[in-house]
Amino acid sequence: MKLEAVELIRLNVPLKSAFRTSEGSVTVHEVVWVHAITDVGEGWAECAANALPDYSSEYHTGAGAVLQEFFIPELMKLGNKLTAEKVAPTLHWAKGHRMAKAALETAILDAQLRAANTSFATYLGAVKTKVPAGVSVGIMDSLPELMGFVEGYLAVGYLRIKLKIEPGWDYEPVKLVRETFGPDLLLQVDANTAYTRNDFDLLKRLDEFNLLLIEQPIEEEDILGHKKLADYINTPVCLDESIVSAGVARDAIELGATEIINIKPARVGGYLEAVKIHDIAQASGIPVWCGGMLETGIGRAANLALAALPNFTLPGDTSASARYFETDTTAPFVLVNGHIDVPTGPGIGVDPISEVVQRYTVSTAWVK
Ligand code: SMG
Ligand code: MG
Repeated sequence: MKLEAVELIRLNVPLKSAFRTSEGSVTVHEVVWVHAITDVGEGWAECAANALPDYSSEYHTGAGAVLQEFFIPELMKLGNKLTAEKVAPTLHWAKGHRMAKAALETAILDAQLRAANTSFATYLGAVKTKVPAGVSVGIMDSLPELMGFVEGYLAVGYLRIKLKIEPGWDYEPVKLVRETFGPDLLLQVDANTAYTRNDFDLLKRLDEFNLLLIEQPIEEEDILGHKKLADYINTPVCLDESIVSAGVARDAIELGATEIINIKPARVGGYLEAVKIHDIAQASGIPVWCGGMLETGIGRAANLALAALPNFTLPGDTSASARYFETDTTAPFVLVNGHIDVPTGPGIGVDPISEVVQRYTVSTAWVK
């Protein structure tokens, strides 16, 4: 296939409620879309980079710039020799920028699979038609406010609760949720790197709550620190930000620094790398689950396909559209008995709703 043009679309999608992590608070999901025009058809992807370089070093304006300046022209140079499988090797010379690379690869893969009448689920190796849904609950101003949200999510059927934590918002909220909803609630926490090697005793106190896992407690580059913590506490350590490639995943597993992995395709450079991590983890007996970056339907669709692979044995942060948005950019993903259907149509299996996209669009740029 041949990449003829790419439209980069900046969208501001309002969230129903603020989402606060240890890294900051977002009320609007500010995001870049990649709309690839090829000779075999069009493809879509949502770049996961946040508005600020707070989750990783990438941010939406930077992602748009590196795509426009380097990555899109580079792929256009391949002429009619382009395939989705060639995107990562072709862009390998460029360091980092994995979310930008992932979005471009995904949009091209979407076009390729639509043309072949194959779904992401089939292409990636999905074995399920629906996936269990968890929900990530942000840091709140008060415990009653937190309880209101958790109760609401459980009432609509979410199968697992993840609480965002940070120093000063950890032991008490976790204790209250555990005591209120009982020992059978699947409960986990995510610190987004908010703690240090000096906090191990504090984190060990969470052992009493029988958590499924603690996600990314200390800084992303301190993989050895996570190994030391994993040896010190009973709660399984799960890496998110640290796992940026299959190679890092392999090393972290071998070192004993991660007992479970949160796979986000965007963080690792795309779905093909994500499948490699899935396979490495599976061969090592390490369960994985699918993370989220507040994606609208365009990004969520492909994540649901990935979450249907066999070693995704824990509920993901792949929640329903109504968890985030009044109006999603695609037909909404809905929660049915705690599960969300994996799209079955060609490519990502969903299409943007143009009047909604127009409403949220801030600017567009064409690369030709
Ligand atoms: O998509 O439901 C979602 C958000 C899940 O908690 C979530 N993501 O570290 O895992 C994580 C955070 C990163 C969010 S940055 C906006
Ligand atoms: Mg996380």
